[in-house]
Order: sequence, then C-alpha cells, then structure tokens
Amino acid sequence: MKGWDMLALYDYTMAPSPRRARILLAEKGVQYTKVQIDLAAGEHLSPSFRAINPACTVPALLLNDGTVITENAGIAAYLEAEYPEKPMLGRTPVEKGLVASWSARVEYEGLMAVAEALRNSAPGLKDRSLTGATNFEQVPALAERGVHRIWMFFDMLNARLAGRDFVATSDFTIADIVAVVAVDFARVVRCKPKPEHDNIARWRTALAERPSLAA
Ligand SMILES: N[C@@H](CCC(=O)N[C@@H](CS)C(=O)NCC(=O)O)C(=O)O
Repeated sequence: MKGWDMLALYDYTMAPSPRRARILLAEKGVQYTKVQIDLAAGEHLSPSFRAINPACTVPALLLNDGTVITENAGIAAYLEAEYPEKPMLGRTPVEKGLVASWSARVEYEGLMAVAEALRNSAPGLKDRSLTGATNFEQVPALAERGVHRIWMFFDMLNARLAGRDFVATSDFTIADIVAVVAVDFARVVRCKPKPEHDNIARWRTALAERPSLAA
C-alpha cells in the first residue's frame, strides 16, 4: 500500500476512450477518484503525465500499490479479475471468446473509424492524426475514409443486433460498452444511425436505462 485506498482514473470527460473505463467501473460498482487530464490543453503530452503513461493517452488506472494500468483492454482485464462478481467479459469459455471477438471488432470497425475521421479533419487536432508523443500530419483522404467506415460500421452493428438485446452474448458486456461509445461519439463527425438502423435504435434506447451510461 502506498497510502491511498482508492483507485484513481486518469480521465478526460469529453473523450470516448476514458468513457469506456468509466462505464465499466460504474457497472462493476467500483469506487474511484477521477484525475482530469486536459487533452485540449495538451496536458497528456506534459512530462508529468508522460511519467504516468508514456503512450500519452487516457484512460489510465492507478492502483493503490502504485501500479498504473493503461489501455482499456488492460483496465478491463484487471477489473474483471479483481471484481469478478458481475462478469463483463463473458461467463463461459464460449462467451469469453465471443466478448473478446466482438469488442475487438466494434473497436476496430467503429471507434477507430470515428477516430480516423475526426483526427484527420478537426482543426484542433492539427498534426495529431495519431495519439502518442510523435506528431503525424492529418491526411484528408483518411478523414473521408473514416466517415465511409462509420456508415459500414452502423450497417454491420445493425445486422448483428437483429433479434438480439446485446452485441456479444445475452448479457450486457464490454462489447456493448465499446459499441455504444463508438455510436455516441460518431456525432462529432456528424454521423448518426439512420432510421433504417432500427436495431441500433432499439438497443440504444434500452441501454439508456443503465445509470452507468451517464458515468
Ligand atoms: N487503445 C487506447 C486508446 C486510448 C486513446 O486513444 N485515448 C485518447 C482519448 S479518446 C487519447 O488519450 N488521446 C490523446 C491524444 O489525442 O493525443 C485505450 O483504449 O485505452
């Protein structure tokens, strides 16, 4: 023990990746404190935050023994092992496989598509086409491709949700968390599911009942 007894989440309220961690922590009912890292002000690139996460990204979770866990995948693995009561990564071997598969898919096809569209077009992200300490120029063609991929993601997700309440299994899991964060964040590049994406609409309306979504 290093003298504090609560987890601390390095967070930025407006960003989608830390929202994934906040929803998971809320679903698990875990108490924690938030430390805001102002991405808009470049605080994630400061020497003090680099010492915490050299990848210069949020979220990062500080444990009470001083360990810092970065990456949502790492944070989810830790929380599931430490707080197993309400499984969010699947219950059975088959479910665990399905949850890992679907969360990877909705991250790559959904969240990464939004990131591609936004990071290659937003004036505030000039030269920040990729996260990390190294600057990369924006590539307008990638912004266009990102938007195209978002529409493909909506079609894919809508098809997957036909006759289903949740993305991966019969329970709410991290696959739903990644998917809902991607769908909600797509608004920043003016993409919203269309009326024909009726399964997404039904799923999103039902998810709105969960208090964790407001975390
Ligand atoms: N794979 C990482 C991605 C984290 C990530 O990209 N976070 C963004 C906020 S959504 C960030 O820290 N961006 C810093 C930047 O824009 O340079 C995870 O899932 O934890």
